[in-house]
Amino acid sequence: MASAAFAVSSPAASAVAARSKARPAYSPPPQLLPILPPGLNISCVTAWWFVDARRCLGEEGARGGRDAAWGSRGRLANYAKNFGRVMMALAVDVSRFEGVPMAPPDPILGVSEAFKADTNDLKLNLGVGAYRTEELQPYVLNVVKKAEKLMLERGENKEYLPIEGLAAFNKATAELLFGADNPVIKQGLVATLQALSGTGSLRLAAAFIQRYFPEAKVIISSPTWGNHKNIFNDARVPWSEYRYYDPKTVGLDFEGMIADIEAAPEGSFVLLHGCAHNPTGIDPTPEQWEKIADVIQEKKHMPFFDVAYQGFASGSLDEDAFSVRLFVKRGMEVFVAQSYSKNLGLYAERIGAINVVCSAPEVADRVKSQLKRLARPMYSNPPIHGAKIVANVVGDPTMFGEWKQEMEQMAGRIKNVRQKLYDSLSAKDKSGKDWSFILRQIGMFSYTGLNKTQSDNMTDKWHVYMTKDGRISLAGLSLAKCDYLADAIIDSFHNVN
Ligand code: PLA
Repeated sequence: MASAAFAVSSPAASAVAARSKARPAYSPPPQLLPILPPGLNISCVTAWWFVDARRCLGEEGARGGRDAAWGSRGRLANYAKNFGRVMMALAVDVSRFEGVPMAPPDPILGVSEAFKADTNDLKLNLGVGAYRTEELQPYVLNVVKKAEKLMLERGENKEYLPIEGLAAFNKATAELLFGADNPVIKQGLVATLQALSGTGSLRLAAAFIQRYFPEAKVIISSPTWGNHKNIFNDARVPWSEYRYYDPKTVGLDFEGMIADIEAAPEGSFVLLHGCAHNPTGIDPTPEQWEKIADVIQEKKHMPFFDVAYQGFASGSLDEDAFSVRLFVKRGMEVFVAQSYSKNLGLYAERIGAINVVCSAPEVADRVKSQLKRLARPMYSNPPIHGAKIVANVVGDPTMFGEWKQEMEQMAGRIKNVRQKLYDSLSAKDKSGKDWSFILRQIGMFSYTGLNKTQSDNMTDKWHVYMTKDGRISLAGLSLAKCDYLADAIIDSFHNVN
């Protein structure tokens, strides 16, 4: 009941007391307040309060104080003020939220919070997938700064966007994903909605599945990005996993994946990572993608791509869109969630899109209308700033070229640290362990194979912050830190079980 005690000693309370010096305000005996049990019924407190106040006023009356007489206006006003304050404090303290437990920290974003709290100079944040420079500083792309300068010069307004987002963005984003010449765009088969980055796009699609395919389930890779399960859970969409990662080969369990997709109930949604699978960094080969598409088509499943790293995996926007375009080329209906957090470094702008490729323009119109209907009560309409940046960069041939160059540089820096980490591990580890799987993985991450206890050792002993599934973000690593990281990995791998 600390806040009830606060109510009688707060600055507001002292101000009231100062104002009524001649007539000291009534205060409840503070020693009683801390002993009131939590969850105490408010009416009990009220009853106690009246009895206590009456006793107090009665005593003062007996001493002959004029103001203290029962019924005196000033005395009652003071009493009412105090009563209100304490009731407010009690309303906060005897909480309606007793049944709300503390949530655990987020397995990915919580790592950054723990990193911030660490004061050791050696600390390294390899948790969240956020690109850093060689100096381990956040990076704003030059082309983004250029686009923002232009926007400022043009003096653009802050009016609401339509529910579906900025038209120029929606056009640019679909063209980037499918290719500007793709017949699905020319024929108006794509329903595109600007949404709140990759996460918001996935969430909107999940709400759509829940509403229009209530019988369907989503199958997701094991393992997958940690938030996928949260998204489908919160949208009340049932999901199960298909095999993906094989710890024995530290590669793709292709047979397992195909068998599980085949075994899923007909018409399931198959969630696929368009490129740079998170967390494993292992992607199917083009031939394997063909086979995956075969099974999905045979079983009348719905492919649902999460494309969070287009251009960031290989350095080429087209190469990284290969898988999505392959499915679209087969004439399949497809869901694709897109994000500009990584490839344009627009993490905090929350800019992305949900695209649904449909079999006819009229179908696309209906799907889009329902996506808008879902978005309106969720967040009404999306933010404008990131959408304008993307539209300006993609829509201007010079800036578009500059973006591709910067993206190649970012992807190149990650490849360099990947190579250097492998070199350091191979040179330092005398056990003969083969670390070449690191070179076979692509994208921002390396899936090290370290278990939870070993990952804990990385953090507790070496101040290397990473997710507990053994994933490290190479985008947060510098060449200068590779030797240190290799020492930490070797120690954790060989000396901790
Ligand atoms: N899909 C995948 C596969 C992702 O890895 C991420 C981000 C997203 C979608 C969503 O990103 P967005 O909402 O910012 O567009 N994954 C990060 C960050 C980079 C995170 O967990 O939110 C990660 O560290 O895994």
